[in-house]
Amino acid sequence: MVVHSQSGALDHCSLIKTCRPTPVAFSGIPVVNLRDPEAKSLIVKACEEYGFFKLVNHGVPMEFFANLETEALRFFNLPQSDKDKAGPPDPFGYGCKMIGSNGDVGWVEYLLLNTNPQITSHKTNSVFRENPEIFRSAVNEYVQAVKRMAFEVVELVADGLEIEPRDALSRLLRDDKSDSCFRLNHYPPCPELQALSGRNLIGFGEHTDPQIISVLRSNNTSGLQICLKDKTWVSVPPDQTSFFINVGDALQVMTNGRLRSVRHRVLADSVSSRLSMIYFGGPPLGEKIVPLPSLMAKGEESLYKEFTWSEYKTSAYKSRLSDYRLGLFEKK
Ligand code: AKG
Repeated sequence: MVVHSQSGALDHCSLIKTCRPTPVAFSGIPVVNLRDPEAKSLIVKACEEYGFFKLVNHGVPMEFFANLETEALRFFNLPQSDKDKAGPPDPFGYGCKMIGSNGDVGWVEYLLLNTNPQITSHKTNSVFRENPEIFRSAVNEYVQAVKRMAFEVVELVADGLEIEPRDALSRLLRDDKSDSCFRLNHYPPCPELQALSGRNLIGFGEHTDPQIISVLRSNNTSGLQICLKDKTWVSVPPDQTSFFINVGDALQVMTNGRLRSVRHRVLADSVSSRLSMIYFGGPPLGEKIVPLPSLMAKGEESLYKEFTWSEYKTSAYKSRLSDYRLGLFEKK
């Protein structure tokens, strides 16, 4: 179903999709303690079954969460005309409701930033210029800490799958040319939701993340849902002190389909705003995305055609959010 909005806050939206409500919060999300000696096998099990898990005892200081949340809200609470100076996204910068350039819309505003200091974007710089220096440092301290934790997580994936060398995945994220990015999403409350007769407004439409791994942290407002293997959608109970880790398409390919990228989406809330911050860890643009040799059994064939990260990204940018993007790269 699609809402053609007539009034109020929905005025700014031409077409936002809705979906049937998912009644219960799912209690089966795997939880991994990063310091658990069994973490490597628990992570692999979660990534095989769900492509998703909650990470606790991660060691990233709570004050980094709080600082960035304060600064992000300061930005999102600016007058629209000020925020628009940091947009439209190219893909970096500020965007509102339009996600990508292929017609996807959602009840969301966002800032997409490059995490690689060597690649600067005019739009990204303008975000920081319009705002105090404190915003830049809150982003930097958070991203640096999350990156270090993400390196550790993918090394545990490598350990759990007995991938050699152990840094076969983490070296791609550590690389100076790693094509990683960082996103701040703000989903304002949408009081008009009541008028939708029990349906939920889509904040961020269903998709898988194209990169290797994504590390998501949000405030305590629910809305995130993941799609299980049996195609049912379940709501992820929010936890503002923990991270949620998503397997991306590139990791699915590099493990020849053993780990699966998770389809997820976000629903808008009628009362509370949701703020999320996501680090997307991607490889350098020229990197060939192929199954890791040490993972392949004797005689096992790749399920995918060979492609570079740049080719995959170009293809993903041309697609709609909900498209099954890996389909074009599967061997039939
Ligand atoms: C994305 O930005 O790719 C998301 O999936 C958003 C998730 C969220 O905002 O919680």
